Amino acid sequence: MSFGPPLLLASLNPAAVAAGDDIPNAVTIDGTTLSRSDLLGAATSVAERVARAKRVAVLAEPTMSTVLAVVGCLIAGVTVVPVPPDAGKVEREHILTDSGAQAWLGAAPEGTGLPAIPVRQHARSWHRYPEPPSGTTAFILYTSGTTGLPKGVMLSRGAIAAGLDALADAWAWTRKDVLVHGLPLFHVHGLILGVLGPLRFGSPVIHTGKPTPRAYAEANGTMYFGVPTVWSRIVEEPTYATALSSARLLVSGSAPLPVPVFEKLVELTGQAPVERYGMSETMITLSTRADGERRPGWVGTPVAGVETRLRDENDEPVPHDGESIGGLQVRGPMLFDGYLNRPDATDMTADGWFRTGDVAVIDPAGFHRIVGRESVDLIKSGGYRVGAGEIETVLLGHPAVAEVAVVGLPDDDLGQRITAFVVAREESPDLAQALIDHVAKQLSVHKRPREVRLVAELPRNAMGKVQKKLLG
Ligand code: MLC
Ligand code: AMP
Repeated sequence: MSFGPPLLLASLNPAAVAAGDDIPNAVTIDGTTLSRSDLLGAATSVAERVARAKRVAVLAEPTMSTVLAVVGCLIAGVTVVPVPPDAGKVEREHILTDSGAQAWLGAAPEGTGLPAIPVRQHARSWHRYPEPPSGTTAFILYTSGTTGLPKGVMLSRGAIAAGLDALADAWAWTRKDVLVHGLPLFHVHGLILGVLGPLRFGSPVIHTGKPTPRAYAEANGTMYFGVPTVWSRIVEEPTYATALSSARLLVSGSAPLPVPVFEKLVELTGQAPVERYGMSETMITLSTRADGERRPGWVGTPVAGVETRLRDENDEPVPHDGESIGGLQVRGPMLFDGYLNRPDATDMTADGWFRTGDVAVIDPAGFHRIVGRESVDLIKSGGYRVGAGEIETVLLGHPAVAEVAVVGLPDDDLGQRITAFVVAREESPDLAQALIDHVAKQLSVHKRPREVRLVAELPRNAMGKVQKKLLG
């Protein structure tokens, strides 16, 4: 049977659904399960309501309404701007203004100036939409840089399809899998890999709300996604960790997986996790393979269609000898189309490679180890990318703050702990908590410093620049 041109959400193929080939548990989230046919009917009804818009904002709570909003937009060819549900005023306004979103689709936060288009879970439509061109921007994902407010990463349908297919190849991901995760739905990991992957390949997905060890253990999946913080919490609970022994693949990514956590997972589950590396701008470019070596501390080889190289500070090639460290550059069909409104900020080389900002080592067999980031001003905390500059700007807007420097200090649970060193104009016993709450309210809860240290002065060099490497 021919289903026409390849569809981004291949498993939601209307012809297959009409032929009666259903998947009863296509998506489970927030206590609700929809079959493939119900999902298609409800999402097509969303598509009908939104089809005339160009770009809409979706408050990316982990709910079926979010899934239907995203799928409805993809059916209609409307660009989705996922907004973190814990975003505060400054961050949310920035995302809405910068993206030019015309409306909220589904839930809308209080006090918003934009109209809201409802998502009706029980509505159904069987209208058929043509597949939008593969160059259409599917998502604008906001992600932090070292300075300023987050930038909008434009990801096309074609990039997403290529990125997902490369993972299906690396992980032998098929409709026989049941994917389990509880990651946020406003980033590549939870939304694109974790929701669109299953809808492309027809593997049921169970979203656990939060990625807790217990929820993972009880979900009974074949494939699990987690950021390293999730895996380190799981190995702290051996009973739950052991329950994952029957899974086919435990996948870690978004931040470095500590070697002791890798080893503990092997001990408790009998299997080594698959590690993969990616970015909002590139999707996943490196991974260990379901059928290949899994080496603690290493993120594997380029996935299908990807090439990598290392460059030194003078842009000269660095050998792939397993020891020499260089700036990692990547190219491949899953790369983004630039930052919205910021063509100047896209860090591409003249010959078309993307500078990741990560430093890495490549061994002669093509295995990659991520050594760290070039800038101390990009922090990864709990798998979230957070810019020191955006937090510093918000803290400087607080009347009690004279000077501030934000760094990511090593943290066993979060990888890096966002820590603000503050020279205060006036000190009070509750100042530290007030500053943490200030960031949580203005930017987002997950960007709040976990620690504020009040200091008399910041270490500066002769030019007056703060020496962040001396803070800690
Ligand atoms: C605490 N809370 C506050 C607060 N202090 N709320 C407001 N103001 C304050 N001052 C409350 C919140 O309400 C919330 O409650 C809870 O604290 C959140 O706690 P947390 O400590 O911030 O988070 P935690 O639950 O510990 O989360 C850890 C985590 C999370 C691992 C679950 O960091 C996570 O989901 N990370 C995933 C990030 C991710 O997906 N990254 C992928 C990027 S894509 P409540 O009740 O609401 O919980 C990418 C590409 C690639 O990187 O390679 O994948
Ligand atoms: P984000 O834009 O949130 O996707 O963050 C991308 C960054 O996360 C990369 O530039 C890396 O610094 C980091 N990252 C993602 N996956 C890994 C990994 N497996 N190991 C180390 N760092 C990673």
